[in-house]
Amino acid sequence: VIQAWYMDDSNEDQRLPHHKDPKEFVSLDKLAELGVLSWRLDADNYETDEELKKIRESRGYSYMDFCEVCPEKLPNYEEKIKSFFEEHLHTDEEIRYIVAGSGYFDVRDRNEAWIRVWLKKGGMIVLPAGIYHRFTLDSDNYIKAMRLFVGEPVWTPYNRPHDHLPARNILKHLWTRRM
Ligand code: KMT
Ligand code: NI
Repeated sequence: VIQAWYMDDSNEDQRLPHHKDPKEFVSLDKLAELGVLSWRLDADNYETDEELKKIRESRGYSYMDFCEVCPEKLPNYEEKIKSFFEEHLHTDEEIRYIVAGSGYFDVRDRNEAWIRVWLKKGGMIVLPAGIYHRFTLDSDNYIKAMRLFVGEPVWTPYNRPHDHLPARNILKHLWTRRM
């Protein structure tokens, strides 16, 4: 449901896995040290799931909607696909829970290397405020994700470079203290 690995540096199709040779996987514990949290949940029962409820309550995720990425459901599909894959950060957490399909959330580690996080149905991820990241569909070309947020959502992406934002400095400070 959730797997992560370091990416190669080829410019081939973004929807391919882009493993290094040999493959270099990253554990969920390592991701957590970057502030990238993840859970495996029961996506068939998200409406009644107590575990999801607990996460939402403990982290204050009051807002919820769904984002379905396919040409029929997403207005300006091609444009959005491009902007999702531009390296950017947010001043708040990016929280996604995959209820159908799959996709890649790429995050930059402390040394600027790309880690590709593959999420499938049942995978939930929190990207910390200030982390540089991007998103792409995989070769199955479909994802439906629950989007969560603390209070009124702000989806603004700040494309790289945006290193002067407080969110960026706070994250870097947390990294020096090991999260
Ligand atoms: C984002 O912010 O990159 C997205 O919402 C991508 C679609 S959610 C799987
Ligand atoms: Ni984002």
